[in-house]
Amino acid sequence: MTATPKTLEAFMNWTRERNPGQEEFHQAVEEVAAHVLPFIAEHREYAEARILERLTEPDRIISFRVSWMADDGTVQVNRGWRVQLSNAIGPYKGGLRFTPGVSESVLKFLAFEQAFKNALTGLPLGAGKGGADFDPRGRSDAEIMRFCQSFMTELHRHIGPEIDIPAGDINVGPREIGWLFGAYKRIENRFDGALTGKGASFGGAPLRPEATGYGLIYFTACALEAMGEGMDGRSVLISGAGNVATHAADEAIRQGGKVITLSAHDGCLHHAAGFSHEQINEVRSHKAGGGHIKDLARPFGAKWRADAKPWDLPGHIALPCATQNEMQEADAQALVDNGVLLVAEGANMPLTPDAMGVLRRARTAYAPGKATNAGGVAVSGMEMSQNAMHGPGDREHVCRRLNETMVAIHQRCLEHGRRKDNRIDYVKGANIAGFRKLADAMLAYGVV
Ligand code: 2IT
Repeated sequence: MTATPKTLEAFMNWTRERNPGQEEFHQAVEEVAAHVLPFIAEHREYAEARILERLTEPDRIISFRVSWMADDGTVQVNRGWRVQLSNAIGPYKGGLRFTPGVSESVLKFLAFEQAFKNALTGLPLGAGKGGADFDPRGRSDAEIMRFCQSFMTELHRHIGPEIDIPAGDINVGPREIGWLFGAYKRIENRFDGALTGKGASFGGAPLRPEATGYGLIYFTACALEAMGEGMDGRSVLISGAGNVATHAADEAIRQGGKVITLSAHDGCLHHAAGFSHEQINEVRSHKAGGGHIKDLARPFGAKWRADAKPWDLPGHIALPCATQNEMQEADAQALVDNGVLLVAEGANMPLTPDAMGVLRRARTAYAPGKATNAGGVAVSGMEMSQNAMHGPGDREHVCRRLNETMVAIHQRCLEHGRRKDNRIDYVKGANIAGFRKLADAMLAYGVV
């Protein structure tokens, strides 16, 4: 091959051959390539420099053993990774997740998505992702702390404020970032901004925990406005009950929405009257204490729907905030049948390609995670600036910039995503805007 092929089939054959068995990665690449290939075909310089092929080959992947001792004295062995995908527009940046489902394929898909997301924020942030196949469920605090410390005994040599700046993701919250940063600081004997999502007392940016969920709702407000709609009085279906889901719920309620669901992997909490801020706070503290959200059905006057998802319930706005591929074809069909106005992603790649197809055919407004959930990494970028300046954080400043960032991302989606019938193709808009920024930097560097 001498230049990027024009057809999706040829490009995906090449990708699949090079990355056998990595289905999540194929899925993320295919979604981007479908929009970017026609754009590349109109710009020979991108095709000849083979920018898209270079973006699908990470700069490097670090894989390492994490040994640690459980409370019962048994020795445990896990695998950790850091995928450093691209530092074309800034140091590698992206979260760490600890779940048994983590694999090289999952982390490559997440790092690839992160490249486009970070480009869309307008900040100088490259792309990375990492984590481990470690399941913290049922583990004591002491075990999770020892795991974090062992994980960092390897990771520390690969990160730094100008190199690679990890943050949290699934099962890696402020508590784990504290343990990871404590280990980093001790091993390196330096205090710097090598991690974001830190606690407020040691360099964390104000609003970082809330940023992804709040940002999702700021973007949702822009998308609704573009349709001549608004959040006020609308029913909102949210999946998940973690950091993104609960903060999205809070902001949706603040904007007048009625949030009627949250969910876990084994069912859905349905609160027809709508959750209050106090109840969302209780969800957070109940989970932090190791509890399950189903225990809250009775005290809230809500219903626990075992093994169900939120998507078959009538709602105007659907916000999948749990994990990849959580919304499938039948789920999307149920939403469409119930007249959903907008689907906006809080999680990374929560819709399967078939679910996206249902929304496309029904002409339902749909906004992808790389645009809608970028508020988290954007505030991480602000934390990096705050740390580099050795200054304190300013809550009002961060809050205003988060809102401005989400409005700007929505605008960037419009530049390449407006259709002839005036509806907006957010997936196309986000993919092309992100690609252009990365591609122009890569062209400037020559062949490296
Ligand atoms: O998916 C994501 O954007 C994140 N987990 C946040 C990454 C970050 O570096 O704040």
